[in-house]
Amino acid sequence: MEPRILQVRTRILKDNDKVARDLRRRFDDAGVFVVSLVSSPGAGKTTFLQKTLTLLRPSLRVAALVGDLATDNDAKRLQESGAPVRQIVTGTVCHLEAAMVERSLDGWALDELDILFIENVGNLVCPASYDLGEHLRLVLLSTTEGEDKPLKYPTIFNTADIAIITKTDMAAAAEFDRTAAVAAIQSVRPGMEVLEVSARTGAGMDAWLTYLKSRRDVIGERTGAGRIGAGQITT
Ligand SMILES: Nc1nc2c(ncn2[C@@H]2O[C@H](COP(=O)(O)OP(=O)(O)O)[C@@H](O)[C@H]2O)c(=O)[nH]1
Ligand SMILES: [Mg+2]
Repeated sequence: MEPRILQVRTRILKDNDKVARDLRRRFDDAGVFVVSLVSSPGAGKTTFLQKTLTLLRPSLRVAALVGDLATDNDAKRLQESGAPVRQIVTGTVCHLEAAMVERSLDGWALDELDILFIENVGNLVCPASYDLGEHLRLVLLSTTEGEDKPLKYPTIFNTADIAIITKTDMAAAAEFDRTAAVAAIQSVRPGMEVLEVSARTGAGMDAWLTYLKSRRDVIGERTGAGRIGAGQITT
């Protein structure tokens, strides 16, 4: 049985990669920079995104897609920022796929956006293998979930561009060992950049926006996704 399961899985991934490639081209043509977020459930993706959208909204045209197995709770929370948001309900599927992203963009004028965020389903395993056509992938690790998570789920850290340690305001209460967490990240992905934030207090959010701006400039210059005419990030 195993070889057949593998064949089917390989085919699904190939199909996904093709849709993701087309999506990325579409994003580049529209000049929209796309950022996805992955983490375990409850690591703080929606809260971090809510804060990010609110901080960016005055100067940039931002929007978000958010995936969940059930409910549109997160979309409602993100809409409080005033940005356009769409929920993707995946049912039993534990990750977003490029085709789901493509379908959910129906009717949106992408060239009227500067940055599109995609919050993936909370899961440290399934989303790792699915390219969504994004330019930048963030993996979030909260101070309350254990410093060894990167060692247990190396693939998700290997497919992300940057690790963001969240809920730093809880670090002392959770007896979070920062050195051990950073060492775990570095051992699965040597040289990986790490930022530390608290969306609750706002600590570290400036550094995050500076990082976002620099990646949008560098990647956007190469691909067209951050080209002139698009809004500026002011931090
Ligand atoms: N103390 C603290 N709590 C946070 C922070 N970010 C998120 N939370 C809380 O953590 C829980 C899960 O957050 P949520 O954003 O829904 O995580 P998601 O499942 O990854 O989208 C909620 O109760 C949030 O209020 C933070 O920076 N500090
Ligand atoms: Mg969420």
